[in-house]
Amino acid sequence: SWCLIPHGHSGISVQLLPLLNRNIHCTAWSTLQSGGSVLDAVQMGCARCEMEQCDGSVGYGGSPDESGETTLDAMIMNGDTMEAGAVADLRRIKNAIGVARAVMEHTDHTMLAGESASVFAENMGFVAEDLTTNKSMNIFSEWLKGNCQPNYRKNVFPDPSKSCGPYKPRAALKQHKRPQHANTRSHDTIGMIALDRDGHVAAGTSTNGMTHKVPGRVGDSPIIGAGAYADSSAGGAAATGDGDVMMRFLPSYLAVELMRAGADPSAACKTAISRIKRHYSEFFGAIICANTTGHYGAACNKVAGFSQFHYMVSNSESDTPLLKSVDCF
Ligand code: SD4
Repeated sequence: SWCLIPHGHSGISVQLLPLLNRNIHCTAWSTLQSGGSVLDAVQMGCARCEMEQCDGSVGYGGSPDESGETTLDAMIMNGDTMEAGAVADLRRIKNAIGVARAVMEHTDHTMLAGESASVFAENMGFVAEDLTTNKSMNIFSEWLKGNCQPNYRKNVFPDPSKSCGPYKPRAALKQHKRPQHANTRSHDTIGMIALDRDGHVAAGTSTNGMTHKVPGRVGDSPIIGAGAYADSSAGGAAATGDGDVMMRFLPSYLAVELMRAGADPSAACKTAISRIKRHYSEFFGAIICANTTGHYGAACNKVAGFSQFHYMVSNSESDTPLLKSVDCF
């Protein structure tokens, strides 16, 4: 899911995903309409998704890791000042985007991770609570029953394609083809870009990552330039998909730089996807891009079961959020 917001008016809100949640959009959009900043719009939109557990892939009760725990990644970026705040592997706190903003506004750091990030959050007034639900508990116990399949281990023994851990490293490294885990619906992220009439740009993400991830795993979403990027002199971008692969290419940063160099948003998005495709033709992923004039676009990599990518846009030209789609290539 995403939120953008175009110029001359008040904003765009874009959602990538199978589940198109207009409320998210409306939350981001109405925040902006009622005088909130672009940062507020991104934060409120993502926070709503965290509470509604959008698609199971954002917020608590989704994507249990190998030990059954849900942990969250989020980031927010101010394209005027280039300040950013991020939180990774956050435990026990539902409002990850809120904690990311607190990192930005109440520390000189950019990212906090793991247990210590939770302590920071509690000190900042966020409530600590269990992120496990019946649903995430069931996903976890079914997975255990099925010999911990699928999982993200390689070059270990016992054989991870047959057995649960604990695993030990295996000396002989084998060529390993990254399995296409679950289907494309099993992971998604809220990503938003907001732009106001004065040209302020903000972007952010929030996710619970990937189901059955190795505990401690951090995806692309909280990585500045990977999950999202904002620069009010060029535009904003936000990405979703297989974060382990995507974060190696900083696609959001690349797209923003291409827009700075004059590429239109669709072309910038496409080039960012192409760069990854060159090395990982089968990766699952998509990106949305918006420039400072309020133009926007998206691109996605075509793989089996994923040929179109949906996102949503709000702007002052229409009363309701627009559902957009792009054909993957
Ligand atoms: C991650 N990029 O943690 C996130 C998950 C996601 O669509 O966006 N899936 O890798």
